[in-house]
Amino acid sequence: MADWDLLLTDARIATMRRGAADYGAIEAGTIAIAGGLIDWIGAAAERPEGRAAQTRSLGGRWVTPALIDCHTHLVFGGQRAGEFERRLQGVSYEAIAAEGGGILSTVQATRAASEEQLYREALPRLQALAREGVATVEIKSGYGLDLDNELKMLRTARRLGESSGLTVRTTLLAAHAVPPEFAGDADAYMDFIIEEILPAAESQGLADAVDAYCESIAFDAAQIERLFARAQDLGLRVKLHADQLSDGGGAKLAARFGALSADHLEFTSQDGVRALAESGTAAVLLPGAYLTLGETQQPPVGALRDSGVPIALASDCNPGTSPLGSIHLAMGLGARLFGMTPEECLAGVTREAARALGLGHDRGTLEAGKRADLAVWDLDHPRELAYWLGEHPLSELLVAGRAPGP
Ligand code: DI6
Ligand code: FE
Repeated sequence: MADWDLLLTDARIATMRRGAADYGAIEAGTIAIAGGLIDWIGAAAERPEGRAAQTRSLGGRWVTPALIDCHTHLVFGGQRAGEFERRLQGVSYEAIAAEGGGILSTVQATRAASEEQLYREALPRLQALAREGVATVEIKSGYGLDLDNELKMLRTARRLGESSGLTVRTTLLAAHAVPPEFAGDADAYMDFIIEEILPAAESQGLADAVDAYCESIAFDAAQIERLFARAQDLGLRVKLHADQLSDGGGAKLAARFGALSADHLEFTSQDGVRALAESGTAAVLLPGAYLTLGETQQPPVGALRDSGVPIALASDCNPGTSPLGSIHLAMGLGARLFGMTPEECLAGVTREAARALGLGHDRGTLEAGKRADLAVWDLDHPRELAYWLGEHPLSELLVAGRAPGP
């Protein structure tokens, strides 16, 4: 019997271990994989004795943790290029939302789409991420806004995970906007989420976490507190779209509930940053939405960094504010628009993204005991990942030690 299923030799490894300098790099490294996990990783010269069923040289290529896109809305019907044109002419996102467009126009298209159609339209988006080295993707609901359609979105996301062999984490975002049936009565819709949609999603095992949109055009802190309290009663972790368009105290609200992450954060105050640091909540920055909305207020990256808040980066892939299907471009934008270092950008789509999904214990860095989710690159150095725009020179993606598949 072999000790290992696969031995990868002659690798340059960016382990991305927390606290390690310089990408946690190991030159002339070896990775021994057994049962889908990393059994041993280190310099070739220090490898313990053992037999491998298969040994492969990576020819000196760089290996990083497989990438993680920890905030997407990649299941949706239709597209909103018409709205994009209007916004370029100066109409604001909030004004379009107030007219019943924006998120609600995607709700209409998503409700009209069959489950099969939603699946077929989302699959290429997921495959594009996999071609860039992504092995774990979070997908939110939030364009159904009624019981059947929210569950339909979550089932579609689950099916995408099963058929692709990637890990898909699903998040219930029924509190994304107030649907037409409850127009003008956000409290009544929140009651409906709490009494009907959330318990159904939980009992059917369709949601890994619960999210909400805390914003003047969506839900206020008091409404979201009721939702989060119920989610926690059901044993679900929470996350929050916080302080994207205004400072609504979202970061502090997320921190009060020990949220996995608070996302966007353009308008987060110093107090909000401090609260995140104290609760251990990750910040998820979304430069695709910042760019698309022509935002000028940057998230407080320096304060987050100085306070030790884990900073993740994600695509926020959605048809309204971030029609971005590339985690590589999100990294490139994180560096250019938010002043993150290339190393922070890579940590943001590996170690910190894992943390934002509550998966830090089993992925996001390359260490013994973690999943063998690896991306192998044709690059001279991992800093190039945030440098190239629109390039994704992936040589190979391994998911639990194997080529991904159902
Ligand atoms: N913030 C966003 O950027 C997306 N949702 C959210 O809460 C926008 C979604 C959309 O416009 O369709
Ligand atoms: Fe979002």
